[in-house]
Amino acid sequence: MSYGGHDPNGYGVEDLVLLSTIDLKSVVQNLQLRFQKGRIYTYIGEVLVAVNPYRQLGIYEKSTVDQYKGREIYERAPHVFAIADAAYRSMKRFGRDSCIVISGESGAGKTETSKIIMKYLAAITNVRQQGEIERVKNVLLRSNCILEAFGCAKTTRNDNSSRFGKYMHINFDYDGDPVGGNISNYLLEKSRVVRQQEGERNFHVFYQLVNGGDDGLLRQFGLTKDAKQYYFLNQGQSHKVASINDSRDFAEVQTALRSIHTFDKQDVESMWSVIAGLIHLGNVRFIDGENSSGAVHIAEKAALQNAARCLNVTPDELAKSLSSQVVAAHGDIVKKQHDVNAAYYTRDALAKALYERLFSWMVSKVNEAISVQNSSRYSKSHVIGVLDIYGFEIFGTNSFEQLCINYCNEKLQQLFIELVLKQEQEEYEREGIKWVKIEYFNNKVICDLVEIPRTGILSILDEACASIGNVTDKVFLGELDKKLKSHKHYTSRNLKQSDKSMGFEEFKITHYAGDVTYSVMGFMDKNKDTLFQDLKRLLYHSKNRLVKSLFPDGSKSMAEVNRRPPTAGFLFKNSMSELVKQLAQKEPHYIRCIKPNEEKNSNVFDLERVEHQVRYLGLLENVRVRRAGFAHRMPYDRFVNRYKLICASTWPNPRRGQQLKDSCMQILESAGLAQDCVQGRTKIFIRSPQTVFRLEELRTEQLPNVITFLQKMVRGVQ
Ligand code: AD9
Ligand code: MG
Repeated sequence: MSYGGHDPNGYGVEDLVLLSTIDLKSVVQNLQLRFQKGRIYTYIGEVLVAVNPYRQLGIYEKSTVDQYKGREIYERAPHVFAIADAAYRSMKRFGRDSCIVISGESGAGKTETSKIIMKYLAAITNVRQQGEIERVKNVLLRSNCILEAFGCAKTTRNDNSSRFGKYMHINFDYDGDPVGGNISNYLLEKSRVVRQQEGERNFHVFYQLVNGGDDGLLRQFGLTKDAKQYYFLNQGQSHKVASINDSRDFAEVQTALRSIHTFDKQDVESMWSVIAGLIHLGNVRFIDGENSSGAVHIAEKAALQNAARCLNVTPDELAKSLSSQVVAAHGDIVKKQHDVNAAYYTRDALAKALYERLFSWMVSKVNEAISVQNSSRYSKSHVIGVLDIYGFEIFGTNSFEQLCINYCNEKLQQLFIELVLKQEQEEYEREGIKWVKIEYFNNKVICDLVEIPRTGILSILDEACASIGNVTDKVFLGELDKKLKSHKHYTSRNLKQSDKSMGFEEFKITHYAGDVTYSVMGFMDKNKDTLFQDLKRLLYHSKNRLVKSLFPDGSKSMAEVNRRPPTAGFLFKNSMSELVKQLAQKEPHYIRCIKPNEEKNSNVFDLERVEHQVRYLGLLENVRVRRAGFAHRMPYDRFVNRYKLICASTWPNPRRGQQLKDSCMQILESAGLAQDCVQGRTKIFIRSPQTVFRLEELRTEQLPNVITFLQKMVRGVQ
């Protein structure tokens, strides 16, 4: 057994609970030592801490899978496989739905970890090689590269940064084989389609088409292989990324699309056509018209024509929709000509909406392919959920998207606190167990700052968006200042003139993971997220079946649409609360990813950066709570049922009238393990994991006797 406080190999302790001194320095040093020795995984009880190695370690092979399969966590060195196996076993053994929540900042390794988990679950299931299950597994694995192509992009922090949140659940049948699943996606950062900061790229899929599409395909779409020519692809001046091979990835996506039966040939062709259309759309430019009406002209006729061709609309209609808008005013329908700014705004709104809807369609197609077949055999199947969401991030300029992303991370941290820290302490109190209270920072106050009705930032934003009259982003900022001026985690330049780190259009939130300054410019627009009805109508009338299907709301005429759609902030807040509810119903397993340095370097362990992450992830509190507490607990009835077979006086049934608590102690005493356990009101609390491990061992030893016993019983009945 590898669990132990000593450190014979000089690899550091495998569980931070076993450190002789619990402080920030020892925790970080232990992680550093392990990182340097290629041991990137360390436990805090059953929470896994994973440091991104930034290199291939060769620790995910079949031989390693075999070592972890069916093993208790503490039987082997810390590994992500052990967590995946624990989730799997708990589902199979106790029929509990479980989830694996992976958190950490951008570039810390969440997406890689989630892929490793999926591969592990695929590797240990379907030993009987059933065709349908093999198909489901295949789609689950293959869908990854499609979703990454459409939902990931190079940012300054990560070459493959997830720009959407992903919660994937997998359904397992009674035999523990995957029979289907579902992917929920959260708030795609669609503004990236039209705007990228220095050193960043658009979503991978655009470069894949340009670099990987064969000549025939590119000719068909009027594209060249030169990404630099396209405004939507080269704003960040970094269309080539050393770690990415776009043309190889294109081929992989094509293969994946072909292997998922819900995408037919026409779907795939239409999809590439939309991507090409978006690339051309970015090159459509506008100039002021000569006449006094102020109407714009389109400068790049070729780009317009190509875009129209790829989207299967007429160039005239596209030009009209980009340069003017039909509005309802006092019951009349009037046409309003755009100026240059409004035309660019319209072009970008069209591109963003089209891409966002295309992305949702991709996800729904994948979901169709993995949906659980409607069979009673599967109707009560169990679920493992894997959450891989965008990490906490701070950029040069932070906008509405960063607020949503960081708020999402606050919610996950809150869930961690609720489930791991708070509930643990509350349970000890409830069960009457002696206990030293540990202080920790509860970030609920920051979640509230963003989400509570009326005085939360999203509510104030919604109110500003619903106001009539000239309410600008700066007016919105004024409202924030007015309502939040005494909030401890909020400030702005207007409230704190001396803080020159902020501009006058900015506000700052002290997040659990650090201070982030947000620019309010564009907040209202992004929150309203309106798309002119003309544009919807244009795309609804496209001859491309896919494009048409993405805009069913375009069938309505101008006169029919007057209801204000829900705002982006409102929808995001609701989806977060739904997600947290989902996760809270499952048995959680946590993986806390840590980024060792900013340079993506496999040899650098930046003590300060890691210390910061250890601090804000609350790992130290986690260690303290865990150390002061108990590794395992189990309600008495479940304990007795599971382990009664290892004690002669409780097998096959405890003495009549005996209290469950007493039977439980009888079992523990007979195994010589009672000194490691404390009796709570309804549960038995077990201090060290070795005790559980020993109980499991004894149980496994006894199983053959149980079978003989049952056989005898059956024979007796016959
Ligand atoms: V973000 O919030 O989506 O921007 P993630 O998902 O946390 O971020 P990601 O998994 O994409 O980070 O990891 C970043 C890079 O680190 C990967 O592209 C790999 O190059 C590298 N990485 C991460 N984990 C591992 C690993 N277990 N082994 C090898 C890894 N390399
Ligand atoms: Mg990611």
